[in-house]
Amino acid sequence: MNNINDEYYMGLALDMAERAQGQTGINPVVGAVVVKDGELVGVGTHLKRGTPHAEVHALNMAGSRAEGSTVYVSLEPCSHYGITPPCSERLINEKVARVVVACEDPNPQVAGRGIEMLRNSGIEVAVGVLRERALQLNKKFIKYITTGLPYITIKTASTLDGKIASKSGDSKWISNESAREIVHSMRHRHQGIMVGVGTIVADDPQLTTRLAVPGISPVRIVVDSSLRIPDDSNVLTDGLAQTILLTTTKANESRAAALQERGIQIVFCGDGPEVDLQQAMKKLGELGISSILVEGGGRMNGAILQNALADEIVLFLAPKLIGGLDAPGSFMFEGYELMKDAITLQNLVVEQIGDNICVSGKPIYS
Ligand code: AOF
Ligand code: ZN
Repeated sequence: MNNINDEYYMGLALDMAERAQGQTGINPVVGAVVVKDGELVGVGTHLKRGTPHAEVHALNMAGSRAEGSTVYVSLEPCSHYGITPPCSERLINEKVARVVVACEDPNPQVAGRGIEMLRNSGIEVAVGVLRERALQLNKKFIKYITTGLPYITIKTASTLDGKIASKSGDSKWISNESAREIVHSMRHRHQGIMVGVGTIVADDPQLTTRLAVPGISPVRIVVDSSLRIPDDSNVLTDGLAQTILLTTTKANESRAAALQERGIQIVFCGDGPEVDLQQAMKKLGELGISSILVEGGGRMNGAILQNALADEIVLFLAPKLIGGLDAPGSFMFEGYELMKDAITLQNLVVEQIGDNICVSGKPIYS
């Protein structure tokens, strides 16, 4: 049984925020709870960019009971006029007595000013209740708002000997059904999904989110330096989600024009023979894509790693050994001479999913 304390109510705010992951675009997920005289009188979640913030929903529900209440918010209330007016001002106008915040808002337009505004008007503010959970929940927003770059997750499914296909190219299926379902939930929580054109040629995937209940499909991003994507591939024809092709200025101009004519967005990243991935991430960030799930083949994953671009790696491991001297591995790149130079995973989480193992962590590049 949970004790009724600050963590108890903040936990509810975080639970609500957690469920809105994937639908707020470049905005954070935020939950707010209003408690007056020991009673829950208002709850709210930020649902979509351009719509009211969490505090506004919760305060609207509380009505006149907001006066003298304690408000729990999973992110520092904003202090700026964005698409919506500042929440701190609203909290002050409602004459709330106390505000409990899980973590500061790293948005340079806020960054402590919300807390300062509240304190300056005599409201008691406590900061840091369930901070780690709040930071973890908004890791994508935090990266994007502070760097302009998307948060990048690499997901792979391999055999225990690290292969993502057999020597003949067979890969259906490596991971079990539950693991594959988790991947669709991951797609729902990312704004973009990225693969190399080789994956399109080999598998013609849809790259949509398919769950037992409807989910949100990410923007499909295909790295294709020579625009060799087949005209009839699913991502170009099914209309189930937007598709962006990343290529270089070396790509055939008339081919690019023909694709653009069909409504396919092409982003030119560098003038070398290969797509400049650093530039690609910057441009995708500018297009408002704040998180990307990389579901590439071994070479795509390897290139992302080699460019030190991944923020998180999620490996699904199946209890199989397939061998194959030329069978592709999860991460195919030049590699390092010495073990001391290896990329290591920090904040490791290991989970068992039936007979599969999920290992995830944050890569540290030496
Ligand atoms: C809050 N509560 O529920 C959210 C906040 O463009 P706007 O007006 O929606 O402002 C977006 C910024 O506001 C966003 O970058 C982040 O700093 C903050 N989000 N703040 O007090 C909320 N979603
Ligand atoms: Zn706000």
